[in-house]
Amino acid sequence: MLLLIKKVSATLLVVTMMAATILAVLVIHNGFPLKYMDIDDSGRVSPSEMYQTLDLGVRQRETNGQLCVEIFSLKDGLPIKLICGTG
Ligand SMILES: [Ca+2]
Repeated sequence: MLLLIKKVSATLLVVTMMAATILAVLVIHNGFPLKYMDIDDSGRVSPSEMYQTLDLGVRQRETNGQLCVEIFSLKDGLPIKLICGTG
């Protein structure tokens, strides 16, 4: 029984590492800037946020005379988040 648990754990670890690697390759290939990936402003970038950015783009937008960065949905172009004053 212990051997089975060890085999299942090892398999889960390998599958998790493969999934993380695939996600990392997709995110890097997508080119979404890392500094804007913290969509919910939690202070860290979660794997789900990395995955979410595969469907997002970044564009500059002027708002109230200030140059801002707008994160938008690639599907329909609708804005997701506006970041101003980051320089
Ligand atoms: Ca976050």
